[in-house]
Amino acid sequence: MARSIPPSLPRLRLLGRPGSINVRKLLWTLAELELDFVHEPQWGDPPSNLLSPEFRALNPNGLVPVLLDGDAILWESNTICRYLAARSGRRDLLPDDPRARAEVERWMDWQATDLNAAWNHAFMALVRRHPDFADPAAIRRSVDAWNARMILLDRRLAETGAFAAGAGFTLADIVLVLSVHRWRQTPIDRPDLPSLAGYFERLSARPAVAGLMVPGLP
Ligand SMILES: N[C@@H](CCC(=O)N[C@@H](CS)C(=O)NCC(=O)O)C(=O)O
Repeated sequence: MARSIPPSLPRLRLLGRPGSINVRKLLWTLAELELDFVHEPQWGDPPSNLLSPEFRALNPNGLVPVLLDGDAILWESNTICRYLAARSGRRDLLPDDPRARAEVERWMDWQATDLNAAWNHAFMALVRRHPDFADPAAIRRSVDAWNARMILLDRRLAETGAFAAGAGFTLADIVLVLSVHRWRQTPIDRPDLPSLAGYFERLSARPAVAGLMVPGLP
């Protein structure tokens, strides 16, 4: 449920189609923070509007999401998650303590680098059906790498018995659970990973993620 924010704060604008996993990270974060915002879902749908000078002036990469906060222009989804949590003073989602914070940021960076790199080829081939990603050997390597990363995350969750960064829900879980949803929605052979499955079921029940992890929206 969107709540009003104090009138002294400028209204947030989120640009990006909700089919984008990176846009959904922000929709989830904004809902956890109960922040009022305007969503402009037309950006990236069609993709050609990301090439427009108007959009490129906001993000020279031509990618969504973009967040506008007054005269601040932000891009890079995980950075924006951190910005929003810090802006709301939510130290439970992003701790101040350097060691606890590094634990959260480690998993966020891992998602954006190692994990994304592992799934990219398989996802582009098997879900997006992109002709540039049709090599069966490369798809197999990508699936194996993706599953290996999910096994690693499953072991981590077995260790903590709760969340990625430890005992409490943090920003790391937002970016990871959406990635787990993508893994579950992609037509590949997957190992049985009980800790990961339990984690996914628990976090899918959070009200803030309602409608963001549905079949057909990997
Ligand atoms: N590292 C960037 C990646 C952003 C990104 O790759 N966005 C994709 C959607 S998930 C995009 O805009 N693709 C072009 C398009 O949708 O047309 C981030 O995390 O924000």
